Amino acid sequence: MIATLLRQAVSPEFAADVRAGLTKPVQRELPSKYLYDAVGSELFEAICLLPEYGLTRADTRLLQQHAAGMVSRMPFPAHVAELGSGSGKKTRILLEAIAKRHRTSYYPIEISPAALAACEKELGKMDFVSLVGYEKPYLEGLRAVAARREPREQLCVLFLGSTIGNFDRPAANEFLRQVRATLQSGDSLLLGTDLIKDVEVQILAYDDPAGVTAAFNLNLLARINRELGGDCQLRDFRHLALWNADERRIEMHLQSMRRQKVSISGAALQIGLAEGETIWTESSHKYDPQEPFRMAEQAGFQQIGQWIDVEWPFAQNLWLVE
Ligand code: AVJ
Repeated sequence: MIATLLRQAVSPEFAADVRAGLTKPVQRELPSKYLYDAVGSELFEAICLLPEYGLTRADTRLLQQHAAGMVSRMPFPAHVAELGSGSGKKTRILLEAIAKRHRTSYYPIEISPAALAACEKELGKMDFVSLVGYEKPYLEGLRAVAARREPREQLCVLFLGSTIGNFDRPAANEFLRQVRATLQSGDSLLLGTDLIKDVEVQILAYDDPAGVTAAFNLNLLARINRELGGDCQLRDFRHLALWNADERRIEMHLQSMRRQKVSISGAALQIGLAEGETIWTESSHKYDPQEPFRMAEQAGFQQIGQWIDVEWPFAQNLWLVE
């Protein structure tokens, strides 16, 4: 009964991505963007409050301490586009610093309707800031924003919270090149990158003892049950966070605790999982402080500033299109 009430219309892309990911040989996987339905977005907000997850606080602190300095180095950003705005709480700090100097248009680009609504509520009524949200994939949204500006108006792109870390390194480089291709001389990009730190600290940040991150990860199976008519038994899976030293990333997996069959009618899929087999759900790459400088250059930017938090190694990197 509850399942029927909660079931939604099947999204063909979600069904196709689940099917492709779960039938991969060697390592099954699910794209991390599907972690953020309404429940997942709220669980992520809770993760940000955990003492073990210092990332968001470091990101916020750097903006609080250095927003004025960052903004003074951006050539007059009349337009601000944000890739994955989330709730928009951190963005307020930057928008306030910009709005002190001049009017600005702010475009949050979000695939999560729940997060976009929260962001519009948080930032929709600021003085000197007009908000237009885009419920679109990042590059599509960015192209739409770039198309609306007048020829000489400058655009600043925000990519905060180390969301870039969800891409593996070659894909991140390719993505950043595509961002660059939508921009023009004088445009800027503020990129947040979580830095490599003690392995224990990193693992605890993704495997907190209260189990919030476990719930965030397991909710992906619950979402598959709700939206695609899956029959995943959440109690037969467990959350796993591990440090991949070769790739310099934390990986989240869902591990099957026994040999089991899963069927997902909305994806026309039936699979058998071995005991101990995992489904890889997310990567969070961690960076060396010098790495963003090289990434900027290969993507066609110049890094003109870097701010590193003293409590939790995390860097804000300011890139400019020369
Ligand atoms: C929002 C992608 C930056 O990778 O740290 C938090 C998501 N996953 N805990 C991250 C996340 C598990 C987060 N990002």
